[in-house]
Amino acid sequence: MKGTLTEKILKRSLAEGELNPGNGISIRIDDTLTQDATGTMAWLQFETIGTSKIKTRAVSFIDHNTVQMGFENADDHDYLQSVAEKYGAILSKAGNGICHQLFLERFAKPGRTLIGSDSHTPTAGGMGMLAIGVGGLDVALAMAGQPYSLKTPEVVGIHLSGELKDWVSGKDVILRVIQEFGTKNKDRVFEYFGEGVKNLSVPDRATITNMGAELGATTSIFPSDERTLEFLTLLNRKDDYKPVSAEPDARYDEVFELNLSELVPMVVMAPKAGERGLGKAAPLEEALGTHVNQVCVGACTNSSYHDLMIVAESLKGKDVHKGVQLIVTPGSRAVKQLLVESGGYSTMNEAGARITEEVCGACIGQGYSPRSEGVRVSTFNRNFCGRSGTKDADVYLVSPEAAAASAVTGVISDPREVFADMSYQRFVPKRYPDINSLFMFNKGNPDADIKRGPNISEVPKNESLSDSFDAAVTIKLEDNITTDDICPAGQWLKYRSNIPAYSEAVFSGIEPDFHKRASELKNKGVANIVVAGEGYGEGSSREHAALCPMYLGVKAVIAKGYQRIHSDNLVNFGIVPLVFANPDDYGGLDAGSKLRLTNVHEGLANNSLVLEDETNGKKIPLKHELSRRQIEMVIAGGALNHAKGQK
Ligand code: MIC
Ligand code: SF4
Repeated sequence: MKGTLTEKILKRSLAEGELNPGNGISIRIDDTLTQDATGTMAWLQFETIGTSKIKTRAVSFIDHNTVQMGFENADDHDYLQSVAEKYGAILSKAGNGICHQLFLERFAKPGRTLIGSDSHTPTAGGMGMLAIGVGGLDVALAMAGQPYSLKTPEVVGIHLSGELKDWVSGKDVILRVIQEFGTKNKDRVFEYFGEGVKNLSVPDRATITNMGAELGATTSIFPSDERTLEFLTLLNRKDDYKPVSAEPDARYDEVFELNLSELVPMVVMAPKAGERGLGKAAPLEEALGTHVNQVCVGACTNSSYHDLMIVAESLKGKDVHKGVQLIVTPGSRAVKQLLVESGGYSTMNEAGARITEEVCGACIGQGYSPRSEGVRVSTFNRNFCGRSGTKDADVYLVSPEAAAASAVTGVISDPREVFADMSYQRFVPKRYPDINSLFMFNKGNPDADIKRGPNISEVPKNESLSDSFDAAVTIKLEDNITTDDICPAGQWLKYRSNIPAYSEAVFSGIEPDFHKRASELKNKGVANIVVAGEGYGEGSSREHAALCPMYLGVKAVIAKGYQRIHSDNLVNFGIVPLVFANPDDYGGLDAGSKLRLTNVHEGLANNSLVLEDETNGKKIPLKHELSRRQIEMVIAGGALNHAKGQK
């Protein structure tokens, strides 16, 4: 990683440890981001830590839970507003925009470090920030002044050359990278460099780093350059510019050559029935002709001015196909305002688009679910089974250009063919309007009252981990289980600050009775164990996927492998993420098996545990990938207990 931009920022921020791939380090954090669906819990945890002053520049966004069916969302909004006022966080109120788009427009600065309680926090990597998605508790601890701990990543260099052809855009770049590298890139950073970088706009770069989350990487990053300066100038933030880049002789752990001129439109295919995780990335060609019922343009991946203007321009003089609902979501109020000023808003309106408020919305199953057995084509970043709110719908992910083509024809279409007689433009606004009405730039007020409506429950506490315990396999799962599978969002999302209520949702899409069985075992003093395949915990940063199982008495997960954020979240809440020493043992461990774990503390310290399967007398060797600090944390029953113990 020597000489890479990643190394330079890590070096500048290093608080502890040595920069060798795989080594545990901790870094100082400049900025923190929270959003309401994870932030309410993060702020409750910040209060529990008991620090009176925030030590980072903290921005708290309200963008996920905005449907307000019942009092719950509004209770959370009020809580977040009052807590921001008291402790001096910047608050972005509901309806202001999607956190990552807004952060990019208003707060991102090259060379700084950011952690955010949302997996798509790396969006700010498009501006040269080292921006990492983490669980809410990690953000709470950083706001209280603790450095953030991580494994030193390997740095994969994506060497860009050439220039994108018309109707091909940033989304196609990241889908090509995902096609190449897959979704299991734990403890790797994807760093873009080379002469092709200057041919990508900052919003295109942000689309690429945003969806780097789907690579399972620690983060993705671009250098900053004249294009960054141009973008910041349009935003009236020229002074925030700073050139940052890798050294010319930087050493990457692996290099992938990507010639932008050769890139074609791409797609993420809908996962096949029963498949978990992200679908397969492939050239769009493979999906052409598939009938479409719904097209969604927006989400933090693709809701910039260009993304929506290219849709508007493509719809000029045309109607949305009669079999299709077109849902369009601007990323921010500034983008909406620009659409209004440029006439793009009216064009889309006349063509039949349903233009929504600037929130996460359809991306996280907050309305606009497709019909049963329907097909959605979206510019979003995830197409996990059931995430749209319709379990048997097929969801494809594409660029805004391909989405527009499909909205017009009613089948998945190649924009280069549908719009062959149109000239293609990359839209850049003349300036971004400075809309401040929904921001609160709080200075902090110790006398401010914190508002806690009935939807706000307490942060559940965990006990320390016993050295020996009886356990049972409560559920056995396959590969690529997502955090949406563990703790669904959609209709459950409003319970993010109410753990007892939200716990009923755990694995409900797979085994609706899970929470009952787990609670029964917990009450009998038997620890619940989850068994899973590869890539456990893909997707969202939601720590609820650890916190709710902890509440239901899950003490350990035994998997073939984990995704980074989720495995850290398990540790943060005192659940031990164990791995099979011999992956074949996965086959022999069934749901219902009665187990016993002994000498757990010593086994963790020596990285060698033995699970006794009392059902058949087998002994199963287990390992872990935890640092010494993480071992202390799980034994203490989680990060909060551990932090208290250190005081
Ligand atoms: C998502 O895209 O899944 C979310 C909703 O933004 C999550 C955060 C959450 O679950 O609240 C994420 O990506 O981290
Ligand atoms: Fe919101 Fe979707 Fe982006 Fe998550 S991926 S932050 S739900 S827009």
